[in-house]
Amino acid sequence: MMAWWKHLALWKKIFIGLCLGLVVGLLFKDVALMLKPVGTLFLNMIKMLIVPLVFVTLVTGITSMEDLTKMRRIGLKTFSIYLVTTAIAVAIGLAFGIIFEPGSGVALANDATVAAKKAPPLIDTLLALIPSNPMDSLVKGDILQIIVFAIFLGVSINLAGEKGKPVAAFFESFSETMFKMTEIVISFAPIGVFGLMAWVSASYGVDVLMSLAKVIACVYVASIVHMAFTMGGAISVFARLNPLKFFKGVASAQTVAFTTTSSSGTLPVTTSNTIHNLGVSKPIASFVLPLGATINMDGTAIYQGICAMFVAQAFGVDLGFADYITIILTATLASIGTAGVPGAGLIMLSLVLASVNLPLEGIAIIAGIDRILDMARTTVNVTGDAMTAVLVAKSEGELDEKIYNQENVE
Ligand code: DAS
Repeated sequence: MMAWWKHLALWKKIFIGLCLGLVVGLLFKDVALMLKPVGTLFLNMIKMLIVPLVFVTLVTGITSMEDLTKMRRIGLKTFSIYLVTTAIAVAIGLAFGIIFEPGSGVALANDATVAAKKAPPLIDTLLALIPSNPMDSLVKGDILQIIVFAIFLGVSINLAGEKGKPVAAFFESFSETMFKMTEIVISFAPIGVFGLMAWVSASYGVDVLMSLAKVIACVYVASIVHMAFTMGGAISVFARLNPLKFFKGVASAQTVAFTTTSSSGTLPVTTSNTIHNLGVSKPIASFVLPLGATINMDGTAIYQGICAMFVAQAFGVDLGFADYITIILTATLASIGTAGVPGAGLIMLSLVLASVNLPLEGIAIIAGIDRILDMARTTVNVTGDAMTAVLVAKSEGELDEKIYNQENVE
C-alpha cells in the first residue's frame, strides 16, 4: 500500500485527499468537524512560508534581472496581462449575470445579520502601499507593503553594483532554502486538503448549496469558461504551448487554492508547480507570482461581476449600460486591491455594489455561501498567476519546454 502511495504524483494524492474529504464531510459530519485542526495545521504551515518566501523570492527575482531594461520589460508584460485578463473576467461575470439572472426569484434574507464590512476607500489602499516601517510590515505580514519594499530593495541592490553583490548572494541562498522548506510543507498537502475539505462539506452540507444553487453554478461555470477559453486560449495562441499540459502542471496549486481559498497561502505550491512542472525560470516565477498572488484576481473579478447582477436582480434594481461600465472598472480595481486571503473578495464587493448604488444588504445573502464561491475564485486567481508566468517566461525565452512537456508532474 505504502509503495503505491509513495510513487503517486503529488497532484493525484491531493485530489484523492479532496475527494475523501468531501465524502467524509457529507457522510460523517461529526467526525469531519473534528478534522478541522488537521486543515488548520496545514493552513498555518503554508502561512508560515508566505512572508519569508514572498520577500526573499521577489528580491531574488529582481536581483537576478540585473538588466533594468529587462526588468522594466517584464514588469510591463506582467501588468498588461494582469489588467487585460481581469477586465475580460469581469465582462464574462457580467455576461453570465445578465444571461442567467441568478438573483431573480431569490427569497431575500431580511435578517441581514452579516454587517457588510465597508471596503477601505481605494485611495487609502493605494497610499498605504508604501510601508512607513518595512520591518513592521514584515512582522504583520502586510503582503502588498512587503512586495513594494522587496521591489525597492531588489532594484537598490542592482544599482549598488559590486557593493550589492554580497546582499544579492545572501537573498539567492535564502531563496533556495525557502524553496526547500516549501517542498517539505507541500508534502503535507494531501492530508491538509483532506481535513479542510471534510470540514467545509460538513459545515455547509447540501441544503445551503441548494438555496443559492443558481449563483453558485454561475460563478463555477463562468470560472471554468474563463480558465478554459481565456487562459487556455492565451497559452495556446500566444505561447504556442499545449494548454492541457498547463492545466495538468498547475493542478496541485489549483487544488490547494480550492481548499485553502488563499492565493498567498497557495503561493509556495504555485511557485513550485510553475518551476518544476511548467519549466518557468526561477527569476520570472519569483517576480511574477508574488505580484500575481496579491494583485491579479481574475476569479474575484468574475465573482464581483456576477454578484453585482445577483444583488441588482434580487432587489429589483435595473442597471443601465453606464452601470455595467462602472462595474467593470470598479471590479477590476477592487480585484487588484483584494488581498490573497480567504474572504477578501466579499469585503471588496461592497466597493462594487456602492459604485452603482446597489444595497449593501445583498452582501449578507452572499456571505452565507461565500466560502463556496471563494473556493472557485481563488482557484481561478492562482491559475491566472501561473498562466501569466508561463506567457512572460515564454516571451523572454526563459521557459524550458522539455520540463513543460514532461509526462510526470509533481
Ligand atoms: N480568497 C482570495 C484569494 O486568496 C480571493 C477572494 O477572496 O476573492 O485569492
